[in-house]
Amino acid sequence: MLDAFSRAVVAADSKGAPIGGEELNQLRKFIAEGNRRLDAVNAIASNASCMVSDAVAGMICENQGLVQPGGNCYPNRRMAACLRDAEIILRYITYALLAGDPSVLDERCLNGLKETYTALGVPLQSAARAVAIMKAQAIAHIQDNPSEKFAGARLRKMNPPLVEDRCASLVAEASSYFDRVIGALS
Ligand SMILES: CCC1=C(C)/C(=C/C2=NC(=C\c3[nH]c(/C=C4\NC(=O)[C@H](C)[C@H]4CC)c(C)c3CCC(=O)O)/C(CCC(=O)O)=C2C)NC1=O
Repeated sequence: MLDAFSRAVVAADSKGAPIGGEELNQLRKFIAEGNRRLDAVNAIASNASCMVSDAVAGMICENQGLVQPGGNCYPNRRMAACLRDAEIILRYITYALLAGDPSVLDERCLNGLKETYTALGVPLQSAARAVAIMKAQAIAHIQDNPSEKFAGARLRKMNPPLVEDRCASLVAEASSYFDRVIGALS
């Protein structure tokens, strides 16, 4: 498992080189924007259970066969497994965002997941859809811009100090981790 710092060390060591100016510049940026990163992690982690239940409900709304006999969220035991999996995936994405590196997600969550799902008959497209919904939620939460239309009475704003670009680079980085999960399932 790597993070932004250990990744720089591994990259430099594989070249037998000292840590160079460009690597240091990237790490300087990582540190300078550290509080934003922590806010982004918190924006996801502290909304996780709402995000998970909403994403799985949305996935089922679009494909109601999932909760009927023969569907992979039927009976309750499978529904519970599905909610648990969505929560696991989201949790590992927050770890990757905290570390600034996807290896923890790859090694501890995605490694073998597609094979497990295929063996158990978990529909990969539906799982990817739930992850895509969580991606949209995560972007809105990092930007602190949740949709009033979709959230209704559950609307929750975190009110971090807003930066001009609404954390565009962290939004892009978090998006890439969700895309990584979707890619691993397709
Ligand atoms: C640490 C990382 C980790 C992951 C990622 C993990 C996933 C994981 N999900 C599983 C099952 C499952 N996963 C699902 C998930 C779904 N079904 C659907 O229709 C939806 C598309 C989807 C939810 C979004 C279901 C229903 C099962 C149970 C399948 C069965 O037993 O028939 C199983 C089989 C064992 C079990 O049921 O507990 C594993 C290992 N376990 C881990 O330890």
